[in-house]
Amino acid sequence: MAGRILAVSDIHGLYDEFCALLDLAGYRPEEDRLVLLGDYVDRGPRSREVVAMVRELSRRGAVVLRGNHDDMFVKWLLEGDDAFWRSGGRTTVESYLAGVWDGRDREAARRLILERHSEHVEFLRSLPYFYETEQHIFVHAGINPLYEDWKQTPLREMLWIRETFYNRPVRTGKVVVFGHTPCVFFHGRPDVWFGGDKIGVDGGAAFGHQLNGLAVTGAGYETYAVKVFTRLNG
Ligand SMILES: [Mn+2]
Repeated sequence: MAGRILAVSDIHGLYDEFCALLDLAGYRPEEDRLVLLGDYVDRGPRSREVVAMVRELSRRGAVVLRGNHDDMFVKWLLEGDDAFWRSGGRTTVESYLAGVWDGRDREAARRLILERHSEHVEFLRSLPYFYETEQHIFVHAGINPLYEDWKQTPLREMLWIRETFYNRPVRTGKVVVFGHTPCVFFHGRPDVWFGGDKIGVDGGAAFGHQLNGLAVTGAGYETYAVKVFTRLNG
């Protein structure tokens, strides 16, 4: 593949911004490899559309990784784990069950989503945790540098890790491209953060900042950003 790798993270139900970003970056499925770093659902209003689109992109060859929010959504649906509801899950349920749910009965919501959207559930539960190329490791939150071999990082940490990852060199010989921790945390701006052996991509779109794209080209890196224009609640 002669084209670029285009990485996007933490879309969080912001369907319109995601479409605008692919447009802005000039994404061409035949030439570019799209690598999505997770967190398709929660907080933004159109989680269902984002998952449908991401599933379609995956069919056409995009790499679609798992984020902690996608994982919580699946764990609620399949195991009844309530952590999902403490992390912005309501907007996801409302997106999936617009007009058919009373807004109160969570068990009913769970049943309805499992019945009506089993293909989404199947897709989300099957998402991989990382993607590796010759020069990069793509992962939602990061890897744990304390392990000799980064692949020993517990899967849960690949979705949730913070300081242990970003406060230490990763010593893998590759650059880790990750989302999960908004770039404002690293350099006070939502733009892509270049931190030596790490590149942070999460523009904090779910908090009203921007959706970032990172293109890995033959010559280096290019970045793209779409300011959030959807109205977010809370
Ligand atoms: Mn996350």
